[in-house]
Amino acid sequence: MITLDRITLREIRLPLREPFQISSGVMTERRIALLELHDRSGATAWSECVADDTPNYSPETIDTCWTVISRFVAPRVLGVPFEAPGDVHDVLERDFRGHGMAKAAVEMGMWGLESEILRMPLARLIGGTRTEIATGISLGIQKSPDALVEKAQAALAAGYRKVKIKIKPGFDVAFVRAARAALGPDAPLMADANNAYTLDEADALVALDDLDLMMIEQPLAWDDLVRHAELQKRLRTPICLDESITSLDRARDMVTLGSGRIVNIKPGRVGGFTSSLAIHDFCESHGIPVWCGGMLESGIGRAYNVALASLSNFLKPGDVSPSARYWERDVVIPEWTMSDQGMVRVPLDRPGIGVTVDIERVEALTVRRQELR
Ligand code: OSB
Ligand code: MG
Repeated sequence: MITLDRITLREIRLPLREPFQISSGVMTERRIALLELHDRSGATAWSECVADDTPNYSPETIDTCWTVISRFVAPRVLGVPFEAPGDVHDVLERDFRGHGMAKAAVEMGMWGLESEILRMPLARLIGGTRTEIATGISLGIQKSPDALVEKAQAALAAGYRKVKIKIKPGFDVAFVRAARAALGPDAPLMADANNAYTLDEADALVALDDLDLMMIEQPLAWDDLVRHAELQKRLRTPICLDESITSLDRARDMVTLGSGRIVNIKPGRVGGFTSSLAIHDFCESHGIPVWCGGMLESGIGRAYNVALASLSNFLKPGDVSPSARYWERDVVIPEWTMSDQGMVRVPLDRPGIGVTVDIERVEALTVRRQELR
């Protein structure tokens, strides 16, 4: 039984080691909302909201999430006894449209809290079976094909098992072709367009089809399924959907329409773990491989992604790079690391989310704070 009596909401600012450019914008510093959930029993757990400063990935931002969590999400869970964290999702969906990132921050925290209360590793609590997670790197848009080749080579040398290349019109075929030529026919490469194309501009995507990519992620609009289905008919390369999959129903629609053949699950995008588990199970039963995406999370959000990616149908390497890829110093101890085989270990040797929050560092980075009771 979980009964929250308080949520501490904070915003931290965490500078990225290098700017990260996707088709719709550049990130240089993350503004991250962190939550600390306090159970009546005295147990606590941290969670993270994946929304960023601007609405260029989804309609949500850290500021909308702050408002929505404090005004609408927290009041639905504070003081309410929950038999299990799996019961939270429905409570947050009833007559409450959208705002999946705001909901996920609290919903996932409830799973974290349950794992603390039961003194069980989070991955175990959700039925994860892997002891380590194959890791990919997501490379932002680079200045030139040569610059991309250099980064991609370094990533494979470091052990990464997948290299994801961000693309947009004008920064696509020549870049991916250069990477393919330099890294060889067997290198595990994929591209992610973050909605940068329309069907009218599909020529570049059709040209990518000859480059043997593992998948092309979300080429068309962020909320589209119908046009992706048309595009998938023209491509041999599997389409992977990210932005468009906001719930189990959208995953079902993807399969019904043939909009894609792979799903990137980001728990923070789909409303949390209950929804992620449902999408995972649905995809598994329909032969759709999934993998865990990332939103440049701090070590706290990363803990949830690692736990989720330990489930059986996470069949492709996830965007779960080690802390040092993103930050000079993370907010957790120990930091997340990757072996030279490109694997991140699932922390099965300790209860809860598997890392300790570096409170002093969080305090030093905090720019606003609110207690919700
Ligand atoms: O589309 O997967 C994406 C980061 C911010 C917004 C969208 C995306 C990404 C990434 C980063 O690709 C992956 C990571 O966290 O390493
Ligand atoms: Mg993506």
